[in-house]
Formats: sequence, C-alpha cells, structure tokens
Amino acid sequence: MIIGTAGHVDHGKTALVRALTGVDTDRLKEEKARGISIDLGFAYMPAPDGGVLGFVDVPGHEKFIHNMLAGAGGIDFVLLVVAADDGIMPQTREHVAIVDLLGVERGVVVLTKIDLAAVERREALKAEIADALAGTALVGLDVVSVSTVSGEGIDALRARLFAEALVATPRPVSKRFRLAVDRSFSLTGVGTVVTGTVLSGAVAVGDHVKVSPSGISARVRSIHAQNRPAERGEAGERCALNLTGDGIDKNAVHRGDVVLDAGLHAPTDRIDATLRLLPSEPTVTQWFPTRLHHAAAEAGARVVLLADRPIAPGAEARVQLVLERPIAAAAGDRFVLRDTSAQRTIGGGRFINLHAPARKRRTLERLKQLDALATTDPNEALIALCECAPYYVDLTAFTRDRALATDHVEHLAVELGLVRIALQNTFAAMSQATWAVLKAGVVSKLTAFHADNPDLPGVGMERLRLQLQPRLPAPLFAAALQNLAQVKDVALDGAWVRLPSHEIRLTAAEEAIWQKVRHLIAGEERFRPPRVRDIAGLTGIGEAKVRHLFKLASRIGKVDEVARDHFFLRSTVAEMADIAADLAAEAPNGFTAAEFRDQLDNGRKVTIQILEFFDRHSVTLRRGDLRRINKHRRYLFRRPDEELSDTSEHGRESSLVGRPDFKSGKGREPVFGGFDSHSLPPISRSKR
Ligand SMILES: Nc1nc2c(ncn2[C@@H]2O[C@H](COP(=O)(O)OP(=O)(O)OP(=O)(O)O)[C@@H](O)[C@H]2O)c(=O)[nH]1
Ligand SMILES: [Mg+2]
Repeated sequence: MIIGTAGHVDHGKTALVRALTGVDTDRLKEEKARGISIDLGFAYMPAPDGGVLGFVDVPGHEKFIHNMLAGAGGIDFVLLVVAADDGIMPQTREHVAIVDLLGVERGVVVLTKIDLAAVERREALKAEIADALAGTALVGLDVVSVSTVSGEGIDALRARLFAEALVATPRPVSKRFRLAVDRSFSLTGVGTVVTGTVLSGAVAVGDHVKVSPSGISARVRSIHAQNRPAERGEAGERCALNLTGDGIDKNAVHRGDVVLDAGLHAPTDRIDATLRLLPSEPTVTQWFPTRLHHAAAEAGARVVLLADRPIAPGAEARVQLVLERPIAAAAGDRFVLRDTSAQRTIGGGRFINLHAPARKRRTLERLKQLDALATTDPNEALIALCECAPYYVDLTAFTRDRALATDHVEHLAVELGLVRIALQNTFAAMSQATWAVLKAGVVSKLTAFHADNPDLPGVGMERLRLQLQPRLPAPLFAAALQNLAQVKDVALDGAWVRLPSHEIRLTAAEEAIWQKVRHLIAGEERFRPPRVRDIAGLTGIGEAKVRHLFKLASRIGKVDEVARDHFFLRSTVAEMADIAADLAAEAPNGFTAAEFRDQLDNGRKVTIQILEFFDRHSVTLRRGDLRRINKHRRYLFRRPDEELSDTSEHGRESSLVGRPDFKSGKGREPVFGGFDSHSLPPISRSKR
C-alpha cells in the first residue's frame, strides 16, 4: 500500500512521516533552509506481516502543487493532515479536491499539533473538517489526533495503517505493466535509475520495456520494490528500476514519463474524457486553456466541449482534451486540470478514449460510442461498443488502451461470442448479429447483381462495400470478405466478388471461335496483337461477332481491352505489368515510354496505349514523361502463383502464364490457372 500525505503548508506532514517511519523526507538544502517541503519525499516502513508500507510525502505550499500532483497520482491511502492550531486552510481544501478528483477514497484525517490546541478547539475542528469533506469521496473519514512533539497518537496511527494495508484491494497485476516515473537519476556503478509507482501489471528483471512518450527501448537490469532488492515489481508498489539500453541515461527519462510494456507505447495528444468542474470554479467555455496533470506528468491542454453548453460550476460533462504534447496514458486513468497560471485547481475526471478524432467529434454516433467507451468493465464495454456505430471494435487498440493483457481480451472475445477478423497487425471484432447482417447483405447484393448481370463476373469490392451497412473501412471489409471466402460464402476473383455458384461460360459455339482467335493474340505477337477488324479479316468471322466474343472473354478474365477494339490476353497484360515493374525497380524516378517500348519491341502508339491502360487502373502513376509503379494497385495484374484454381470448374481455361524474367525469358514456362482465373472489373467501375 502506498500512503500519501496531503494538507496545507507547515501543518506537520513531514514531521508526521518522520514520527511514523523515522525517515526525514526533507532532504534538499533549500527545504532545510526554508523549513518547508518543495519536492516529493519517500519513506518506507516494514509491516509486521512482512510487507512494506510506502509513504509519499508531498509539499503543502501552493507554489508546489504540481509536485504534490505528481505524487498523489500513485497513492492508495491518504493522510490528510490538519494542524489543530490553524484548522482548515486553502491548500487543505485544494488537496482534498485533488485527492477526490484522483479517485482516492481511503484515508484518515490526522489532526496534528494537538499539543498546541485545547480539547474544545479540537472538537470544534472536527465539525469544520466534516464540512470540508462534504461532497467528496473522503466524506466521513475518521479523524485521529496526534502530536509529533509529545508522540501522542503516533503508535495508534501506525497500528491503524498496518491494519489498513491488510484490507487494501490490490491494484490489478493481470494488466500490462506501467510505471509512472517521478524521479530519474544516475548512480555510480549502477547507471540510470528511475523510480515511481507501478500503476498496473508487473515487471521482472530482464524485461524489455519502453519509455513513453519518447519511445526509447530499455532493459530492466535490476529492481528495488518498496525499497528492497527484488526480482519483480508489481502494481501498487513503488519501484526503482535500473534501466539499460541505447539512449538511456538520466536525461533521457523524466518525471512524467511512463515506463511500460512495449506493446502499450502509443502516446496521445487528443483524449476524450469526463470532466467534473469544482463548484468554486467559473464556467468552462470552448477551447478553454488549462494545465493537465496525469500521473506524474503535466502538459498544457485545451478543453473542447462535446456538449452544446459551457460547463457550469460543479457540473460534469464530456470533453475532448487537446494537449500541447503527447503523453502516455491509459483509458480510465484519472487526471486533474489546473489554471494556466498554476494558481487554482479547476477540476478533473477520467480519460475515456485515448485516440480521439479531431473531426466529427460531437456527432450522435460518436457520443454513443463514448458512452460505451466510458464503461469501466471491459466485457460490458466491448459488448456496448459492438452495438453502436461503427459496429466493430479494433480489439488490439481496445486492449492496449486499457493496458489489458493480450490473452485476456482473446478469451473475452471468445467468451462473448464475438466474430474476430484478422487485419495486418491487428484484430477487429464484431457481434454475431452484425456479422449476420453483413453476410446477408453481401449475399443479397450479389444475388441481385448476378440476376441482373449474368454476363458479368461479379461486383467490384469497393462498389459492394459502399452498398452495405454497416459500412466498414476498406481494409476491414476486404478482410471480412476473406473470412466469407474461406467458408465459401463468396468467391473472390481479384478485385471482383461473386457468389461461388455464379459462373460465366462460353457456349460451345463461342468456345469454338475463341479457340480459333486465341492463338492469333498469343505467342510472338502477343505485345502487338491484331485488332478486332484485323482478326475479322484474318479469320473471315464477322467483325461484330469477334468484338462480342472478346467482350465476353474480357468479362471472364481471358483478355483485357487495352485500347478500343484492341484486346490482349490477360497473361500478356500480367507480363507487361511485370516488365513495367522491373523497369521501375531500376529507375527510382520512373521509366519512360521509350524504355518500355524497347522492352516490348513495339510501335510507339501501341506502347502509349498500353501505358495509358495501366494509368487508368492506377497500376502506373504518371508524372510528366516518367512513370512509377503503384504498389497498392499492383495486385490487379499480378499472377498469384499460389492460387492455382481448378479452371475447368468455372469454364476458364489454363493459359500460358509465367512469372517472366523478361531478360532471360526464364519463368515463362506454362502454368495452369493463375492470372487468367482473375478478372478485372470494367474500367469505369474499378476507380476507387
Ligand atoms: N508543536 C508541534 N509542532 C509540530 C508538530 N508537527 C510538526 N510541527 C512543526 O511544524 C512545522 C512544520 O512541520 P512540517 O512537518 O515541516 O510541515 P509540512 O506539512 O511538512 O510542511 P510543508 O511540507 O512545507 O507543507 C515544523 O516546525 C514542525 O516541527 C506537532 O505535532 N506539534
Ligand atoms: Mg513537508
């Protein structure tokens, strides 16, 4: 248990800690000279049960409230010190407000210097104290009387603290590790040491951690927990960590930094929160400037109102805090706001959402989502989030922002029956109900589309996405379709989505003509195949018939219409895309049409048409005379070697496709299926 002092300057906080523990926490020369505490002091006291009580002694002077806040962020139990001669003073009230805003509910009021006050005075003070605590979480705290001069009441208070430590609820060790740094220094022969309270989780010698928000990596070489050498430090303990690593020295880590599990490092400067304004404070209006205190950190921050009205004195409201610099925080953490001249405490509350949007922050949907995010219990929060727009949860961010153990949420998702969708580095989750709606939407849109367009291979993925509710972001939608494809609810052909049952076949007559014309556009002349009219002339088949056949063939992915009436085999297009990619790989600024023409050994006009075809599909990006490859669209003409589909099943034939190394010709050996099993959406529809 970490015990913190609170109370007005000179009321006897430091003297009390010394009387309890024997440790004088006022160590600074200036503290000695001025007779007041300036910075935090730390002391430890062994308990009879073998444990150790930690003490954080804070300064009472109004100038050093920022130091008091840095210490109060990590305490479990407060000793609210009131001098019997002085009674309730301004910083008594301010410290009470701060401790209340930080959510500390346990403690005792210690009436000190009773040697200086008559018994009647003490009794009168008790009423004043009760009055000062009214309306806070500290209401009704016991008042104990002590004198550090006579020693009266000290032993009883110490015994009380031992007893309190036994019934203290431990902080969650199951969460991931966070330690709020309040000191960083260098010890000869040891190196860089940082100290602070472990806010959650545990750390062990040898662990790799990060310093946030800077992001510097470090290894934990040794640990002192509650002032004793230890292999592990746990939530609720004050720890000193000896850190090593590139870039780690005492100047690289500061008070306010958080040493944490590397996976939790995600600094933020825009946070949605609940804010409770102190009754004594004036109304808070839009873009109100403040000083934010969180754990041991502080930063300038503006308050953005999420409701229509300014926040009235004593009221609580949702706000967005826009910070001057990023901090390392967790959802659910408490914070305190002070005025910018550091004279008054304004209010405080809890962080709800660590990565708040800068736009559309007040829409009804957003506010509903905030309600869900504000739920403390992770199970309930996940369920609530799945039930409001956008109807999915980024599980990885959810887990990280609450510092939950990764496996905890995995179990949770299973327990709650959520559908999990794997994205590149993250997992998303949605409810079974949403998944069912999405799936039904996909199937019904595809069914309708196939009925209306029996000759078309399917719907473009993007077009389908825009027709559906809930509308998922493109990468998530693509991943969701992959999930559906795995269980064969849909089939994916390149950028096209279709029902597995849907297929386009050439009729026997069409197939016969196709066999005749196919070889004309393959082989040596594949980069400059004859056009529709030429083929009609060569074969004696009517021009309209040839054109119709090619249109059909393009829909089922055998050919692409590179220019009007000019069809290339799909495999040839893939080959040309490879050639362009190889050229681009050797020319970082881009390649010219002439260089491309030389590789194809083509005429200038057809070369330009091919490149313009790639431009239209955004496979190439043109700037002036140079072109680069757009790696995000490259998949459109890539032959996925691993997808060797059963071509006969869909009425598609195998074709000469290789992964050509155009310089050596190696890799042009025929393989089955491949790119030809993939169709490209019609140009007009494929633009995203
Ligand atoms: N008579 C009497 N004097 C006390 C008692 N406790 C503290 N004092 C005196 O009060 C003065 C202030 O005590 P501190 O413990 O430094 O007060 P503090 O609350 O730590 O002050 P800051 O840290 O500056 O806010 C010192 O001169 C102490 O000797 C007490 O029980 N009786
Ligand atoms: Mg002091």
